[in-house]
Amino acid sequence: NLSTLFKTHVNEDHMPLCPKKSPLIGGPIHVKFPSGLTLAEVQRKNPLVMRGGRYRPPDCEARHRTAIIIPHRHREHHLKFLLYYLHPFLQRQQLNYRIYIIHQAGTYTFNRAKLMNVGFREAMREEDWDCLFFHDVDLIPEDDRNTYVCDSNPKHVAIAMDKFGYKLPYKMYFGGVSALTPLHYLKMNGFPNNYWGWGGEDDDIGLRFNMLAKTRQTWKSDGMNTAEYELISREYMPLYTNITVNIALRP
Ligand code: NGS
Repeated sequence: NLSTLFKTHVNEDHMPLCPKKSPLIGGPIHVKFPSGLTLAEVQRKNPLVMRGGRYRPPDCEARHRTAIIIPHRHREHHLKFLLYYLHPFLQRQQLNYRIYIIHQAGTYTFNRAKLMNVGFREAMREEDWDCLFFHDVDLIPEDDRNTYVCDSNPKHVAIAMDKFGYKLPYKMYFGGVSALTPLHYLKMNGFPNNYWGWGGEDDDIGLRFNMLAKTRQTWKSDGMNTAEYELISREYMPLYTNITVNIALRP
């Protein structure tokens, strides 16, 4: 029973529901990287974003509640540009959203998938999200007609990236950005914790949806059920919630 695990959402303000298709959608943009951009400038351009990188449409009740989970360490430059584009993008889509940065403390090898497990738990602890976007820090969405909402099936979102000529690099590619409901996530036991360093974890996640997973049983014993970490801090920054964790625990 999910409602005993997670908070349940109530519409307290009794605002009308937002339209099914947001009137603010603008279509493709041309991504540029303005020099000298600061987080203060991003903040100034997004006056309706609340502390912790939280937003709700001011005049209607959002139809979707999406948490953006971004694994992070030492990529401040990427993060700044992502926030610059992502906040206005999500607001044009009239979503109820929050941006979570999951920051790996220490110098031990980076572990993207385990940080996403942390992000899931810490985000769901806070609010009743109906969709989680697991998002690389160095990818910027170019077209707001691609709404950051979940579908009935797990969704691979980063299917057309400039560096791959706007094509999939290979058929089973599941990296970059993906969208899962809490139920999808629980069903697949989250993500693997044992991929330290670059590569492979997204392929493992992809296989969790596939028949092949039946022959590879590791997903049952390596996932959200075994993700151990030590929460170091939770900071409500102006443009995001910063969750710092130690995931490289000694046995
Ligand atoms: C595969 C990796 C994936 C990675 C993809 C694209 O080879 O994790 O390349 O990489 N799989 C393994 O290492 C088993 S990229 O071109 O974005 O650097 O996502």
